[in-house]
Amino acid sequence: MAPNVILHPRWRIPERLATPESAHLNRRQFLHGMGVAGLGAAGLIACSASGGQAQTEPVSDAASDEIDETAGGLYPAERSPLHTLDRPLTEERVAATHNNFYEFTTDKSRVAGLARDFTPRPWQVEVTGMVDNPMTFDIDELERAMPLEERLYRFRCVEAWAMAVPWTGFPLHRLIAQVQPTSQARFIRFVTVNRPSEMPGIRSQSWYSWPYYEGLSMDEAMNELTLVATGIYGHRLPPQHGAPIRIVVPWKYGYKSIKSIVRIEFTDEQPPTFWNDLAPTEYGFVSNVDPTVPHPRWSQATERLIGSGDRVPTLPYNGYGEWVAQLYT
Ligand SMILES: Nc1nc2c(c(=O)[nH]1)N[C@H]1C(S)=C(S)[C@@H](COP(=O)(O)O)O[C@H]1N2
Ligand SMILES: [Mo]
Repeated sequence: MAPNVILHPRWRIPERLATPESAHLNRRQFLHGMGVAGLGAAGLIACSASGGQAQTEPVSDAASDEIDETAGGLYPAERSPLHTLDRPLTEERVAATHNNFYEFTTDKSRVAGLARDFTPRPWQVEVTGMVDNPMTFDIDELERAMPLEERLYRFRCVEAWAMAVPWTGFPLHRLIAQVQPTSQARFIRFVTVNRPSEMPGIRSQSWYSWPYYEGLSMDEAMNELTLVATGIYGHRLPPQHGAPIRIVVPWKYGYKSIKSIVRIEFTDEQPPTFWNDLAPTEYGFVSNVDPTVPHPRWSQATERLIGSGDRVPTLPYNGYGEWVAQLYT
């Protein structure tokens, strides 16, 4: 029996967002190659009775997704043994009430409250640009199709605070493999949703160039550590952490880890980024965590752990040099 991912029916997706059939075909081949184990809970896999045709019945409706905290058994995902910490995990309550998400407010303690009614579903992510297989993913479909795992990562904001949290997600290279970048693609650009009706910070701070945008080189994007996160603390991402889908780049300053993304674009030129455009002398494109390079207004030699308030030395590449230092030599 060949496993087939159950796709959301076309009528849920505006026609212009529907994935081309060629992409579905390619996607089935790719997923088939991953085998049943990579596809997660058995209940989400349809056994084909018709010689490998895709099944398109819905397995659940939006309402039941909302009630089901585990999203049909996807969360909590198995914890990866490869990603261990040198410090205690930040308490969930602390991480969930200390957020940078300027689309809501610049006040870290108020993001969670202002983001509470943000609607992360339905949601599509368009993957486009210099790729052979441009695709649009429905978030529920992507979450079920990818091999979700939990990773404990240190996370370091450029403002010199840090946390350590359990993300749930999959390596970005998994998604990149599906769209097949052309040989010209050298960078990836990410764009956050632009939804002023639900994001009061967009309405009140018109001087920022919304929507938020970020970028990585192709090598950085392909690195095993670069995570597409759909969850945190064993459940789906809440709005303040970037629901329903964000990037996490643990060896770079936090602003590179762009939230609530709707578009991923492959290009041959280094893309502009939100903070670099605003203050190029303070925030570079690469922005690797580096204790020896101070911000113009403060030292980066140490960091404050949110929750405990402990001050600890900042590590080069945020402690991930073994994984990524070779990218920069
Ligand atoms: N779209 C968007 N993404 C964003 C930000 C933002 O303001 N908007 N802030 C960044 C910064 S500066 C940090 S430190 C992290 C904070 O992530 P957290 O709130 O989940 O801890 O998100 C990053 N991603
Ligand atoms: Mo940050």
